[in-house]
Amino acid sequence: MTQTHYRACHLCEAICGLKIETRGEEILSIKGDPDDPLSRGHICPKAVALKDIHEDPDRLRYPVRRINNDDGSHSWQEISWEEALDATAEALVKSYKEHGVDSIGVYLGNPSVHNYGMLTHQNYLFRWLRSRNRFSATSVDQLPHHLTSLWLFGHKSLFPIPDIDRSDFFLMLGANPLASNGSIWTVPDVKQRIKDLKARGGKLLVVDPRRTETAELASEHFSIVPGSDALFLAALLNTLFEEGLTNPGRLKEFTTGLDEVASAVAPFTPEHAAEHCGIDAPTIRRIAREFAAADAAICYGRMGVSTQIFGGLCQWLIQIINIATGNLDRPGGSMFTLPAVDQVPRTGPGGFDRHRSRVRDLPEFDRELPAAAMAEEITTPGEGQIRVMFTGAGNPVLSTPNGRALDDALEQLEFMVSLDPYINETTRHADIILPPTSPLEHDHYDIAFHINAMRNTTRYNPPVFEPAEDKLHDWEIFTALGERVARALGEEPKERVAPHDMIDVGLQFGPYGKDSAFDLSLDKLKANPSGIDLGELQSMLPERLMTADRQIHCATPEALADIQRLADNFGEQRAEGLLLIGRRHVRSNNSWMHNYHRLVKGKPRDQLMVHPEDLSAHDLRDGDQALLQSRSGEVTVTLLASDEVMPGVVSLPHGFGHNRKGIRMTTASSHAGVSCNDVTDAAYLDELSGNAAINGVPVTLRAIA
Ligand SMILES: Nc1nc2c(c(=O)[nH]1)N[C@H]1C(S)=C(S)[C@@H](COP(=O)(O)OP(=O)(O)OC[C@H]3O[C@@H](n4cnc5c(=O)[nH]c(N)nc54)[C@H](O)[C@@H]3O)O[C@H]1N2
Ligand SMILES: Nc1nc2c(c(=O)[nH]1)N[C@H]1C(S)=C(S)[C@@H](COP(=O)(O)OP(=O)(O)OC[C@H]3O[C@@H](n4cnc5c(=O)[nH]c(N)nc54)[C@H](O)[C@@H]3O)O[C@H]1N2
Ligand code: SF4
Ligand SMILES: [Mo]
Repeated sequence: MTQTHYRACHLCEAICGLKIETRGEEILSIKGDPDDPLSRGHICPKAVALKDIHEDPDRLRYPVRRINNDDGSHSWQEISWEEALDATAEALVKSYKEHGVDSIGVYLGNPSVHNYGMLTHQNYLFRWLRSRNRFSATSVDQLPHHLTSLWLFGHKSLFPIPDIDRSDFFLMLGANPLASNGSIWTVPDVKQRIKDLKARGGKLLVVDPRRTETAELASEHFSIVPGSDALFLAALLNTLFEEGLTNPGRLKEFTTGLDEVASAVAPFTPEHAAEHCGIDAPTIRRIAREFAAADAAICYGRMGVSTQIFGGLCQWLIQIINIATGNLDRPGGSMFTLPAVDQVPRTGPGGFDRHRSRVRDLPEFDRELPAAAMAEEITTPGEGQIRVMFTGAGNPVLSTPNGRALDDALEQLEFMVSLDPYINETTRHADIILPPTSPLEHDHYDIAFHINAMRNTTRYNPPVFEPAEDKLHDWEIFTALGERVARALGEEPKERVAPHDMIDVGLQFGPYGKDSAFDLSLDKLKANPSGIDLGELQSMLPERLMTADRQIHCATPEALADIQRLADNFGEQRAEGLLLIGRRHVRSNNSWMHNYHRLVKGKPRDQLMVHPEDLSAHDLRDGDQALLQSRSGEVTVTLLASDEVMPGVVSLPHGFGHNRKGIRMTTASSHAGVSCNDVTDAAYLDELSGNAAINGVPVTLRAIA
């Protein structure tokens, strides 16, 4: 009998609604759910890969233990859950007791935010292991957004979200939503929404060193020298102040400090910016004027402006521009969401620089240290050295800067455990791998991405397949480990509550719960499997602010101090050489979606994109193999001539490099490519936030003799 299941796709931030047809254990089709009020039927090619993930023979079904062979190789032995969980808890507790809690390092990767049980239940384990050596993908990604939100709005998760459907002017920097489907901006079907914006007479301006798919669709594209955006943004702001174009409107009643910001950006003229960023001064002035003149304008920046040497300053300047022009909290500007399960009032606001990393003295954010510090914290002896590592839903060997150093470091650990369905570049170093159920075997409620969504909606879906009895969900693994660790420490384990019960409480006591006309509860969502529309974003300030006095204080001391670094950094002309940036493709997702034939087939996507002028300057040709080198490493790349990238810029996607010994991902290994992060540099950071600067890395290119 054919069955229809409804389900939100968890693979990226767009959280598209899906309609999945099954017969018995077989998945017959995966289509967009036209009744989802947010995604309206949209899907991308990755949705269908949910079937491939579920059926992948390489996906681990049972825990495995690594056996080291005499010849230096290793093999994997399937073991029982009992044995795997006991051995893991024992190793964690042993390290804790013998070397202190900081001897346990933790890294959690991106899918841990897309899988709600990992969010609700990680503290079943980590509450007992409060190590300072915690890391996550945040510090190779959106850390500057969190810091900006903490500083300006009082909570790390209060993100201003582009209200594209009601806007008429959109200035976008360092984002490529046509490939990424949007980030810190849940915006399914972004392509149509951009077309609609243009059809209304609105404009999209894209600032990016590469003429991306999004730039192609935009009204105008401006190539910018990687890493110079803060100068461009400061010059925009300078123009707004100089020409009297600022107008915070109703924000004025609860905003302070814009005068201090105006003085701080006074030296940053468009002429100064133009010298370094490649966009001329009249254009910068024109953009500022058009932005100020629009009825509703958005300034938004993502990966390209977060993961670069001025990531923190870029994100802060972007929000200052939105505030100074009155476009924050305005329909058609950048607005705050009100999710059905609202974490903002319930979770801590986050904090910054309350302690620092042991070796390099880098600041903590939200009790996490920069991922770029992980390798040195493992290899540098002394008190607080990491001896045992827990990784969950992460592949930092391919995804964090100077991954080769980490690759070597992980091999030196006394013990490592990975919560992951695959034996990949990172987990191959583990002693034990704990594989969770497949995504279709667990229920789903998106806790994280409704907070970033351009419309308030809510949806819960039960599992498509019931898992076999001897399988554990991620949250059950966290819970089972937590119970063992607690007992070994003589503590009382936390009572088990399933994630969906937490969601039920969150819904009932949330903003659309018992006390509202929506009367949301888990039962109500079960009865509406395509989700429930909660309406367009509303103006919510100052009430939504979480600052102590419910005011926005724009004169952030840390950011104002960093403006001096900006001035110092761009004092002289930049050294000659090439700058490396990344690239995303709609059929890929970070490092872990290359094992599915239907996503990797077709033209190769792992080449280094080089401008034809730079190719001839280096006496190289399209299709050649060449050596790409940086201060920290080198890889052999295949060259792709393209005028998409501006001269002086080369682009290589991350997440490849699947040719290492001992990994078990058959299809990925036959499309191995090289890892961009073998070339990126763990020492190249945004000094303000500690975020990795994986874009704008100085590199050289050489023919292979
Ligand atoms: N298909 C697909 N979708 C994904 C992912 C994926 O890997 N594949 N990953 C997901 C994740 S984890 C994230 S965080 C999001 C990211 O989502 P986005 O940020 O929208 O995606 P990116 O492609 O990283 O876009 C970054 C852009 O910045 C540009 N850039 C690089 N350096 C600079 C610079 O110095 N200045 C400026 N102005 N631009 C620069 C790059 O050319 C690129 O176009 O995508 C998510 N969605
Ligand atoms: N050079 C460069 N580096 C980058 C980026 C870039 O643009 N350029 N982008 C950065 C960004 S934005 C991000 S978010 C990071 C991503 O960095 P990571 O999060 O460390 O890496 P991923 O590739 O997402 O690895 C995901 C891992 O989770 C596992 N996994 C998948 N689903 C599940 C699940 O449901 N449960 C469990 N337990 N495991 C699961 C996969 O098998 C895989 O091992 O990479 C960053 N690194
Ligand atoms: S856009 Fe993202 S959420 Fe939507 S189907 Fe594709 S991968 Fe899934
Ligand atoms: Mo990310």
